[in-house]
Parts: sequence; C-alpha cells; structure tokens
Amino acid sequence: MEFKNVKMELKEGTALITIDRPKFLNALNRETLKELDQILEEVKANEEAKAVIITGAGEKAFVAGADISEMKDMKPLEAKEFGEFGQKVFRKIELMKKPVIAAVNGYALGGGCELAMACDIRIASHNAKFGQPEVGLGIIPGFGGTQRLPRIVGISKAKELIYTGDMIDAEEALRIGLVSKVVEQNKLLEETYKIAKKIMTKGMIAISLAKEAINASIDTVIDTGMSYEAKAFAVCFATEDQKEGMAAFLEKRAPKFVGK
Ligand code: DAK
Repeated sequence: MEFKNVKMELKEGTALITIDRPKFLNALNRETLKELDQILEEVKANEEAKAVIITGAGEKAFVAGADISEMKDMKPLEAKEFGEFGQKVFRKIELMKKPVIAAVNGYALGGGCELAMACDIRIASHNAKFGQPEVGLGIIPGFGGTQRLPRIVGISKAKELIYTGDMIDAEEALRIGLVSKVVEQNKLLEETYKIAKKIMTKGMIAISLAKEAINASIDTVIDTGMSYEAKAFAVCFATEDQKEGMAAFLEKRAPKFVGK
C-alpha cells in the first residue's frame, strides 16, 4: 500500500520505515501516526521482515515532535485521543516480536524522542539532537516520554531533561545511555543495517523471547521476572533453532537458523 507521509522498504530481511515529511522536519500529525500504525501492522504480518529500522527523511531531522500546528487548537478531548493513539502506536513498536532499531539522523524532539525510545535500540548520527521540549509549549510529553525516559536514563536525568526542555547532542545522549552508538551521518543506515543483520544471524524466536523477557523486567518485581524468564527459556527448547544452535556449536560450524 502507498502512503503519503511514511515509507516502507523491505531489503534483505529488514523493513526500513521512513517518516517522510522533511518539509516539517518529519513532525507527527494525525495522518502520519495513522500511516505509521498501518505500516507497523503490515511489517508485523510480513514473515520476510525479520528486523525493523525506523528513521526520518532528509538530513536534518529524525522527527521534530508531534505536529504543533495541528495540536495548537485541540480541545482537551481531542488531545486525549491524540495522546492515546500515539501511545498505542508506540506501544505496538515496543511489543512487536521483531527487533526494532531507531536510526536517529537529526532532531529527535518531543514525540520524536519518544518514538526513538519506543524502539529497542537507538543508533545516532553525530548531528542528532534529543530533547523533550514540551514544557516550553505548556504541555508535558504525551507519547510515553514521562514513562520511558526515566526507565532509560534514570529518574534524576529524566526530570532534568523534561523540566528544563534542554536539547542534548548525540555524544551526551551516548554518555547517559539514551543511544548505543554514534556514527557519521553518511554511515548511519549502513551501521544500523549491520546491527540488524547481525541480530538476524541469531535464532529469531530466541530474540523475540528475549525482548519479551527484558520488557517484562521493567514492570515486574524480580521474582516474577525470573519466573517469566524461566518459562521463556523453556520455550526455546521447543524450537528447531535451539537444536541447531547447540548442534552447530558442538560440531564446530556456523548455525543455520530457520526461525522455527
Ligand atoms: N510541528 C510542526 N511543524 C514543525 C515542527 C513541529 N514539531 N518542527 C518543525 N516544524 C516546521 C517548522 O514550523 C518549519 O515550517 P515552515 O515555517 O517552513 O512552514 C519547518 O518545520 C522547518 O523548521 P524550522 O524552520 O523551525 O527549522 P530550524 O532549523 O530553524 O529549527 C528546530 C529546527 C527543530 C529547532 C525547530 O523547528 C523546533 O524547535 N521545532 C519544534 C520542536 C518541538 O518543540 N518539538 C516538540 C513538539 S511537542 C500529547 C501528545 C503528544 C505530545 C504531547 C502531548 N497529548 C495529547 C497528551 C507531544 C508533543 C510534542 O512532541
């Protein structure tokens, strides 16, 4: 299906999703969020897509936030619907059984920073800038920022960033653990594909179970999390990939995973 503001390209097992409104620094309006939601459904259902990369079009922005011109005149009820829909779309990314990597190629502000945080891994280019500037607009982060930022960088740093609305550069984002790696802008997609490809050489059921177990660690007490992990671990032993992975090790050869 063709969309106006979001593009998807499937290449070598990776679905590259591009938010494509460069004129508005890829700001998320309702239409864009809806398209993103539909594309995520497509990618979820497509068995050829083993991993996902999300990026922004152009050289300036990943996503410069929710669309301020659209939000400006929203009534409280509309704002609630908009916020809940955005939260639902981003949660879909977090709960997707496939690994999702954000390739942050410029401004990741407000909803853009929140989109990146809903992904499993964030790789940034040197020119990337992160921030939650919402309080400067008289609102608070509304697409999960108050929940995910403290989980990623700790409560104190999250409060500082959200209260001040300060923008930080890629190096500072790396230092506080908001991103995993910083690379040259012209190498960003290449480096991100490399990580996706590396993940795809592993047992994809194991990756998906690991994602679920790690996600569960965040919201549960450790004993519940341990029990979750033990069950997920047991499920691995029902897969062909587990038999193949262990046999390959013992036979001193590379494994051939089939994702079953
Ligand atoms: N929305 C709409 N348009 C945007 C935009 C945005 N977030 N960011 C940039 N643009 C547009 C600009 O208006 C400009 O359009 P024209 O004037 O050319 O028509 C074009 O993109 C280029 O931007 P600039 O000319 O400003 O470019 P500069 O290089 O000078 O500056 C900048 C780049 C990123 C520093 C600047 O554009 C900027 O500060 N942008 C706004 C960043 C921001 O404040 N982002 C956070 C948005 S608030 C909620 C739901 C969601 C949210 C909150 C609550 N609930 C309902 C509960 C989320 C909120 C946000 O994300």
